[in-house]
Amino acid sequence: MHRQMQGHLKRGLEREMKTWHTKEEFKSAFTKKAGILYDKELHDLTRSEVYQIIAYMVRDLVSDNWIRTNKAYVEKKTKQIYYFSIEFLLGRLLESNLIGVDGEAVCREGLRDLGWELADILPEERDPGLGNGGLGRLAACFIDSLAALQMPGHGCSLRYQYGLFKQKMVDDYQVELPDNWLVNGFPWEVKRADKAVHVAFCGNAYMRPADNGELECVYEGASYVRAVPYDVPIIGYRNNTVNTLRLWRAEYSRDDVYRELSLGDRHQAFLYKDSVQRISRFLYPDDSTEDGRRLRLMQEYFMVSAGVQSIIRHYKKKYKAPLTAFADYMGIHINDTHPALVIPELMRIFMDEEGLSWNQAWQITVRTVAYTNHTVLPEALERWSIPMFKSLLPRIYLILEELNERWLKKVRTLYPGDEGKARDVAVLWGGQVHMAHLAVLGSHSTNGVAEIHSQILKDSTLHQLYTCFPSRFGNKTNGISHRRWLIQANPQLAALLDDTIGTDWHGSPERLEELMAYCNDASFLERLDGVKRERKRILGSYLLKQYGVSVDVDSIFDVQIKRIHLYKRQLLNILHILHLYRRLKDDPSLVIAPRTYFFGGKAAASYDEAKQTIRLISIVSRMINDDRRISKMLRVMFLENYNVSLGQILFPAADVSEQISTAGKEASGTGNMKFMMNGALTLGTMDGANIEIRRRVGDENCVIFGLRADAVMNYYIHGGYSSWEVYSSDENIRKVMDSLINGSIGDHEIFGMLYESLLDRNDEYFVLKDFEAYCGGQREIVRRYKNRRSWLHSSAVNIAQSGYFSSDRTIRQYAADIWHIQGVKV
Ligand code: KOT
Repeated sequence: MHRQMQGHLKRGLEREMKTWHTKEEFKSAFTKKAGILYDKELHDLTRSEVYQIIAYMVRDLVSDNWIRTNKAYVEKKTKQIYYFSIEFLLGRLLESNLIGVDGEAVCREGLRDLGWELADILPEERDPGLGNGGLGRLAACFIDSLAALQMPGHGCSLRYQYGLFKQKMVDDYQVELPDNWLVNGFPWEVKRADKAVHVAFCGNAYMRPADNGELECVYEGASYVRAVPYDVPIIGYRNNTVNTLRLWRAEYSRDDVYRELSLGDRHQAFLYKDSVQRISRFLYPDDSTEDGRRLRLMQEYFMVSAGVQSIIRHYKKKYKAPLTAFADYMGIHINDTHPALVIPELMRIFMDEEGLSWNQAWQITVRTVAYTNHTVLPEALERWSIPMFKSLLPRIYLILEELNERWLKKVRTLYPGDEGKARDVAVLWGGQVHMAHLAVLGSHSTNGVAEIHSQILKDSTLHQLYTCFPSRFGNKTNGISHRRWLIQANPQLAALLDDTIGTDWHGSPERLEELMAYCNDASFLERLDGVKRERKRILGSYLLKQYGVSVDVDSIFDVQIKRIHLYKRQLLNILHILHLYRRLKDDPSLVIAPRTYFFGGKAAASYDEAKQTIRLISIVSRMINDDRRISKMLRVMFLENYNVSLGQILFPAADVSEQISTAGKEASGTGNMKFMMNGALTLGTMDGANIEIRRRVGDENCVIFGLRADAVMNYYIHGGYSSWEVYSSDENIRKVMDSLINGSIGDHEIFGMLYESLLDRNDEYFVLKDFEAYCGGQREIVRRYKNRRSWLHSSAVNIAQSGYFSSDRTIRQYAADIWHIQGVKV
């Protein structure tokens, strides 16, 4: 179709969504913007400048809609949701935003006329890594879906100056380098200095009788930190909605410093400035472990207090309704417990600043807040030492004390003499603040992120609180944005799907199920084969270009990409690889189906076993890849610095999705869904959302192995199992384990710490126990892969069934069951 005509059509059909209708329009806007921003001739622009220009052009396109969206919400007095999360792992925004404004094709063509390839420009954007892994990426998918569904929902988080560290491999060790992602500025943000608020820390708080005979709080001697919001537009999918991600930055104003100065000396002013800046400097690099640092608590309260203050201010100014109706118009969702202090913060403002009674304030607070739990690992459940908490947040602590007192009084009346009950539901106990208990008590909804996980919360992790509030507990199985993880990451597959079932699945991903009719269609399967091969080639050339390594695109691509953690069992994977290697060494006539194992992931800097696991993978990969004979059948790649951008290349290229956590430990997993949507088969345990994937595709289209969660639980109750017994009775395991300490790996490397954790410390995550079953699963994968036709069938079934795992479905469920909000046309 003629471009011009397409332009007119777009204008007519999509109710004037603002975009560039033709490449001429794009080029003229580009030239104008280039003049304003850089004042140089086009051919002198650097790629980075070209990136900035296009980003600002996109912002120009959406700026009216951003204002209009907010206006629509306020004018219609719609209920708005604020999704508080200490992490938002956004990934690059230019391409997804171009797709959102339906400007990608025109931009690509216009740029080409001007002498640039869009594909060369996109990598100029620094990947905003404001998150560790699953929890942060989920938040990013959720705000993407909220905007796509035209729902009034926004994000609230911190503007870290440094995101998650950059991982560099040096001599097989992970080295952490700072991620100074803001060096060239962040064109998507708008600083809103006029909306700054102040957050109070330290000082003294106590209660005294007020004139009306009740108690009132006196809070004196606090230190104040200025919180400045930076807003990022969250652009809906071709629909005019533009929501907001508000990122708070800690700053000091001259007034703040003078006030501090008058309290002490210059040195104190310096200390004040430094402690302010530290608040939003670094993202904590821990995933599922908590190291209880005071600075982290400051970060959490800083985000919470700034966010809550701005929401209440907005409500009073724009909604002009009484505070008692607050929860009818404003909802706050907390992504795990890191933002759980929204509960006492709402209480503080309602009572101290708005003059409500405890009971009034409590009722509104509970109706406003909802909570999602993301882990059952005991070491990851947040707890704070009371002395530290009290000195940092004295007023908030008084509120928790009163809350705890009122609550335990009730519990002790209902369960007299049952101190076990009191302990299991208390907010303050044993010298600690229990954040998960606070979150359940102070909210109207608690949910887990996959069916099995929500059940475990009710049965064990939060069992006693569940018996107190059974109707508050529910499940919302996670999902992922099919826009980023299919339409954007795998345009070849998206085009094939469009050709086969039309494009309706873009807006209604559950309609991917229409693909079921083609799962036995030879010509479709052939094209699917072609797409997968193309994606494997793309990954291959990326690796060649970046690292100078080549891979065999005819081999099975078996991929495990996620944070490195003992419970995720990268060790199980690499021990099996060592086992394969030993068999090939022992029997030179043995021939196996060629495969390439890919690993990617970061270890928390302080997590020794995880770092040793990386080292093991790296050394084993060199040993195997350097073996001329064996590397024809077996190759291992550890890919440095796994992040969202690398994921967008890896998921589309995978044949096998490794989801092998100890059953009962992985709350949901979301990588499993990204693989599935791109046609990989799951090799996994009955854990997290794997169970729901299996239910949808059936055992013929995935490979499930290993201990079930109830069996694992049983072993724990009875003090674990004996890994020594397994070691002594299974020759394969013995040989592989021995190779860790007898110097046969690499240049006689010794992996004593890992050996000990599996044998002397009794293998907490059942690696050896599941080893044989995993080997069986790997054999089953190979058996199925050999029948190309039936493998492709399985791959197609996975894609067809993946629509359920779109975060659009998840968000619709949150909206209907928890938030009670609907879409708003803009
Ligand atoms: C980290 C620290 C404290 C509490 C929870 C975490 C956490 C949990 N970080 N990431 N997660 C993951 O969240 C994902 C999204 O729900 C899940 O799919 C995954 O199983 C969690 O491990």
